[in-house]
Amino acid sequence: MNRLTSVERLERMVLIRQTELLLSEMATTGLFATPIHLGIGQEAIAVGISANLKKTDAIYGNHRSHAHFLAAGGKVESLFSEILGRSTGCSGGHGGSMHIADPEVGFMGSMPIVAGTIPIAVGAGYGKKLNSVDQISVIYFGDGATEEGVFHESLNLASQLGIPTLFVCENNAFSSHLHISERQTNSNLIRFAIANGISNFQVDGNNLQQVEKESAALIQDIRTKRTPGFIEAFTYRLYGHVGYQKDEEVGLNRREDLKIWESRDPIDREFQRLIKSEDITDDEYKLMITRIQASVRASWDKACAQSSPDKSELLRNVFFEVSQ
Ligand SMILES: Cc1ncc(C[n+]2csc(CCOP(=O)(O)OP(=O)(O)O)c2C)c(N)n1
Ligand SMILES: [Mg+2]
Repeated sequence: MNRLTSVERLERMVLIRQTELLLSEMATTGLFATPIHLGIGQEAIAVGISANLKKTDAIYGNHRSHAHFLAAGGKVESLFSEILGRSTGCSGGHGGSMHIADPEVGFMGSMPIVAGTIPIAVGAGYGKKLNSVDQISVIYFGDGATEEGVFHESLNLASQLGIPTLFVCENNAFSSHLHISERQTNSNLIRFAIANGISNFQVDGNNLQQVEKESAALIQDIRTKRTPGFIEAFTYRLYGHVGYQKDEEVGLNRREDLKIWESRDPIDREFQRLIKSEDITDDEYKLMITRIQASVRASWDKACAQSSPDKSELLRNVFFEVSQ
């Protein structure tokens, strides 16, 4: 179990935020070619869930997975190296921002195909069940993924076969630039879990305490009862769908929404809670931010100094190699 203290969990959220802020700063430099989907504002979900996971659990992400990866314990430098296309990247520099993985920390993979990792996570969960191991499979996906057929097939199969999978729906109300009210007649996404007889609950995804505390019991049930569970976490991405801007400039009326959601910033909220409980002081928090900013920048510089994979490596991992 990833037993971080409250302050360390705040620190993990700050690390994720600073990592993504640095990426947004570097996005216009031409130093990397991969598109980046920032999850700024959504950090509490992955940190809260990871607090209840074991290193042996299998975590799967999507196209917006920097937070999922770092919350699981993935290293900033290996993420940066991957984004920069360096051979020291977590996927050998072959994948970029949307193909990150580090089995050492239980983060088994992510991909840009919306909902593409959901059946893979269910399959991994089934494997764990068949082998009777005390491990579960976790899949993070967005509200947009619930509009893919494979999402529904996966829920059905997980329910029917009793597969220990935690479905975490990060409902940020947008699929690219389309608001959920323009895509679905009902924006309540746990209805799909209910339809499949899967235990579920909704949570304020910008409240670390709530995510962590409420997911603990569900995760324990998934482990012991070997059945699936579903969490719908309401949140909002403070940056645009892709890239470094806020998406106010693409014709979307986000200004008012942004004001509301910026006031619900999950990091500020957790900091305010810890200051009240006297677990941290203002000065300690400022120092924490400065220290993390410096370490993130040092990781960036180290990643930049690494070399790219050799051309002879281009087809590695593209074709499955069958040994004769
Ligand atoms: C199968 C498929 N359809 C469409 C896309 C284009 N696309 C990339 S991300 C995205 C939005 C997904 O929204 P959501 O699942 O809510 O995740 P969020 O971006 O909000 O985190 C879309 C439509 C894709 N990558 N794959
Ligand atoms: Mg979304």
